[in-house]
Amino acid sequence: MLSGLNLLLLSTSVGPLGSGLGGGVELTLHNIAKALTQRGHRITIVAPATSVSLFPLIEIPGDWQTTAQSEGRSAPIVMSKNSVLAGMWEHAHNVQESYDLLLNFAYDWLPFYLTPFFRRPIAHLVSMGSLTDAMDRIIARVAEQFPHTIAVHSRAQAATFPFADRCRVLGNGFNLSLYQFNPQPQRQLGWVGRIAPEKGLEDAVAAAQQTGIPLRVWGVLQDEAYWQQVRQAYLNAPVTYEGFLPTGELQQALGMCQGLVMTPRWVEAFGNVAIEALACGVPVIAYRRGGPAEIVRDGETGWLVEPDSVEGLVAAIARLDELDRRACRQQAEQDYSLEAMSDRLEQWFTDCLTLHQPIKTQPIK
Ligand code: HBI
Repeated sequence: MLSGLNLLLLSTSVGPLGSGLGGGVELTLHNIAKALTQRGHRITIVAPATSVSLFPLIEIPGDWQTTAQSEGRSAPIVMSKNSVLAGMWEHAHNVQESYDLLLNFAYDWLPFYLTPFFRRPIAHLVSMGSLTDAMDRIIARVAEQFPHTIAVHSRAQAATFPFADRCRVLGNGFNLSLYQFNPQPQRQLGWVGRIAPEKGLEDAVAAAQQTGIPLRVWGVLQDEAYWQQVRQAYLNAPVTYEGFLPTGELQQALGMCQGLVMTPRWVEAFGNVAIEALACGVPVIAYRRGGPAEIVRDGETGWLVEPDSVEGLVAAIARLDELDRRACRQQAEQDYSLEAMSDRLEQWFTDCLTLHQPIKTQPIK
């Protein structure tokens, strides 16, 4: 097995670590850093200035990238004159000899384009499904030239790409010691995520209005106008916005819920919050769409619902007490611990390192 690798982890570019703007990638990056540290590897993180991390951190100043999911499929590649992404990767190029392998978390064109020009191997953890033609094409090029270097979180996410068969499916891993099992919930439901249209919050609010069960919402209020629209559309819904909490506080509040409701409009790459809920003993009600549909054991640790069906959510909410909360915690421990993830990561890195014989670069078509 691998021993003490020096690894450089390059963060998402849409905001500093700790701001919540990076959504699931922030938690994923820190969980992976912790998993690999526990295995004796040495981690250094490169991230936008004002990031916060427990690990050695190199902060790069500059303008954040626009979130890819807010652009159209034919969106051109855009980087500002003072792009933080360009700064991060210029630094990476300068220091690459000090590391055995680089791990990219940014869903942006530049890291993929630069891959053939680096001497050190770059492993790319793609954090979302297919969103733009430019990203599909540049990731496909790397998948072609550097087999085994592209990883995703779920089969559903891989299936959104034309190069699905070249994607390694990693799931995810969590520090489960941070999550307390709560056997005794209160009469409330939870919804966790960036408050933005692709997350479909309005359906969970509609279900709360129909069932009368209080819905507590946690996450970064990314799209204020969208939130106001949802509030206006369901004036009588018993919904409270509880802000963006760090993991320790979030898991304590989440554990009090009878169930977590997941209503993705898009193919959610994975659904970190589903694992966080399960780890607290909270069953998950999710649309049968994307990563959550591969996580929830229907009828055992949650209920899978016809996508975009509020009636389906309401019916599933009525059946939450049929589920065993301890089975939820057990699933998190079986499939999504840091240990399990470390095994998958080390296998991935072994393949990247042993197969790092770049094929001659073809001109970009
Ligand atoms: N958009 N351009 C861009 N780059 C990212 O790294 C990025 C993003 N949108 C969302 C995002 N990362 C993360 O919140 C998700 O991958 C979880």
